[in-house]
Amino acid sequence: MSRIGILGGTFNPIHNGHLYIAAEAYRQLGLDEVWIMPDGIPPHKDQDDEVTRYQRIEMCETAIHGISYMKVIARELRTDGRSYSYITLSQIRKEHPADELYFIIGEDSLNMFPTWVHPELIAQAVILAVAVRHEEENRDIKTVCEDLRQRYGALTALLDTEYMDISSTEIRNMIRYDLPGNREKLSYMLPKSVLSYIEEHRLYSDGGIELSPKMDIESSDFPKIKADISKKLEKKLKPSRYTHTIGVAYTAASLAMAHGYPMDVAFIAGFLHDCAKYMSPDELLTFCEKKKIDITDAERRSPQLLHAKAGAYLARHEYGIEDEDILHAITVHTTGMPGMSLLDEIIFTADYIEPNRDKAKRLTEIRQAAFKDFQLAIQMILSDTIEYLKETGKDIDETTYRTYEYYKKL
Ligand code: DGI
Ligand code: FE
Ligand code: FE
Repeated sequence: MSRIGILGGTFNPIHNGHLYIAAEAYRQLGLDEVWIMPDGIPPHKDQDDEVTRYQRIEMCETAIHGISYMKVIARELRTDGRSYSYITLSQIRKEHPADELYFIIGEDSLNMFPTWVHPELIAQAVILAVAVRHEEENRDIKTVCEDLRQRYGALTALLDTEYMDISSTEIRNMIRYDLPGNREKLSYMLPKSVLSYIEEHRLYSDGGIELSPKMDIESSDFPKIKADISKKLEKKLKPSRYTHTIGVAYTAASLAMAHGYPMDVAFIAGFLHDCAKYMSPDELLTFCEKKKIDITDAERRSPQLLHAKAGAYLARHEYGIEDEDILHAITVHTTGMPGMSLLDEIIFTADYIEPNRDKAKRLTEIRQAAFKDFQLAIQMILSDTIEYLKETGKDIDETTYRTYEYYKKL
């Protein structure tokens, strides 16, 4: 039997704070190994296209070089790049039935634990090792642990740690805005080898895309964006369609709350998902041809499917949406696609279950499932949609089938 600590993260880049926590867990818990486990880009994180996953892994490798008990485990990735802790941790648990597994997390993560996908499965798989800053009076933390034990059967172990004021975001910004003195500060924040790697590969610096923090609940832009969209959209859509889009927006926001995605991003995607729905099938065909949007055979046979692609086009060009996640979710909202992102799934589902919908059968069950077993809800939607299309003799897009096959297997 060995005792294994697992430290997950985006590690963009890995820094001394990470290594410190890993080392403290090793020492305080008497671990045999600590695994550094870089994830895919989780859907709720900013996509930073400058740095590949491969580079993040390489930085982890170089950072732990020479530390005998640490290793980099680069497994948390599905074909779509998405990572869910519960899937990975359950798999590791199966592969290591006799070992003691500790999942190393910060205090903030502990508080967010109930919002993770399937906290109860995570709790079954691992013991949560919580890094607690020791200078703070931590009366609350014990209560939180006890609460998680009762709700999910979660076992916790506390790590007494110094507060390390290092963040990957700050490191990236310091490199981007190369101010005097930054390099020295960076040399305290990062292992030497990682700093050299970053400089050698010119990561985070030149020609970089501005880091645009995703809109969050506090964002002052949100009310304005919402107001701008509604002014235009209400003029374009007929009233019942407009009502539907508002329903989808709020339902998407709720699903985002349930499944841990920025709710205002979900709201905007939901609000705009049908923004091309005012066009007739013929208009959609003409529009897409004119805008050089490629049209599949299935879309030629059922041009109303094109409202999804045309919608993404309008969202970008008429509504000024640049967020690729939102545009993608609009693009795939009708047929879905295998391996959808979390936002894709939220919009796809919200479209089907929003409160104004009343025709589909099993709506009550699907609505409940959407907040309890999200993948199951998606399966049910796809299966019922296919059945409905068969009954009404409509042409079924191959993507719809493939999506169904994909989600059936999960
Ligand atoms: O735009 P909405 O009506 O809000 O919802 P939607 O974008 O999901 O479109 C729903 C319609 O699209 C519904 O009647 C089912 C249909 N649909 C979904 N997948 C396919 C499809 N229609 C065809 N012809 N083929 C498909 O694969
Ligand atoms: Fe639609
Ligand atoms: Fe819709």
